[in-house]
Amino acid sequence: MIGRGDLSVNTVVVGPTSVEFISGVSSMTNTTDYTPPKVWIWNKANGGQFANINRPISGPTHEKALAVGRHPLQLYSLGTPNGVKVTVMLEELLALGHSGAEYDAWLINIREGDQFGSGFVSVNPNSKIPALMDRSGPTPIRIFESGAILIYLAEKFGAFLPTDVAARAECLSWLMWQMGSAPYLGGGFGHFYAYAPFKIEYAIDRFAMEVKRQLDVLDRRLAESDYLGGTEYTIADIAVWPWYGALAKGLVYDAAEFLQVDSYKNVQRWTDTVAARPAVKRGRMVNRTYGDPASQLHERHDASDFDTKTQDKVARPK
Ligand SMILES: N[C@@H](CCC(=O)N[C@@H](CS)C(=O)NCC(=O)O)C(=O)O
Repeated sequence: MIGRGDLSVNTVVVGPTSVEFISGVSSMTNTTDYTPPKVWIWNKANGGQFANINRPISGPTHEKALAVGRHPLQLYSLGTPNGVKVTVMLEELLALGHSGAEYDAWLINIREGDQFGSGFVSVNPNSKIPALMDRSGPTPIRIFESGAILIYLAEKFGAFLPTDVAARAECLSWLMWQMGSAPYLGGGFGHFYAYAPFKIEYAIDRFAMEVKRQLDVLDRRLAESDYLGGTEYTIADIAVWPWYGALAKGLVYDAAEFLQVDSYKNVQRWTDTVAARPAVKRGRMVNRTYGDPASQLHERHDASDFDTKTQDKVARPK
């Protein structure tokens, strides 16, 4: 058993026998007899959740045009943390009175491979939600990567991104922190703790340590200011909350006890403050396909949809 905090991140544990060779720290029993071949080969049946949508190549797998609604902004997304960032931002802009932020939110079912349709790939060549088309001008503009979408919308509407140079730098720093950090939480910790076909102590230890370090980074920042960027609520909070707020409330990966998330008191306080905003409550419902049917608005084409089109109200086909 390796003491947590001792293991060098550069240590590679492979080979057929138990491992004693770990940069100067205690040894652990190897959990795999896998030796990488000279050339990696795509094994489609590698198991684990999402194995059916993972591919080592990009580009479309099939022809499928995207639907286009009546609003200036067309969002193609799903209610995952990355998707929620954008729907919260759009609802916040609408709450401020920016009618130009009216949007149609279309559902992209990533488990069914919708992200590999030709229309979606033309909006995001990286085949991941969220993707946005701004059709308000003479030439449609595509924006992909949730951080880029938040900056685009903040600049377009002059909101949630401070204009003061120092405050703007702080806001963008935390936004980029989120974009760089969340893959360790989702693709690293979440994958190995919750989704991998078997538990690997080395991987779970490595990523649990990193996620706890990230929570501590946030907790210390939120001990010194109300919001991540400073005194104002900004796109930095909008980006971080769907990931680390959800983690802090035990809503992702069922890891609240394992990571002792209650101990991050400032993260808890900030999470509750952000969650209480009406626009956040609406934004997290859009494109959501799990949980209480009353919290799921699969597609959003009008503000009234929140009252009339949630899954508990949509008539089920007989
Ligand atoms: N860095 C991207 C990450 C987007 C992302 O990973 N999206 C996931 C859902 S949260 C996705 O679409 N996965 C589909 C796939 O990997 O095929 C962003 O922030 O927009």
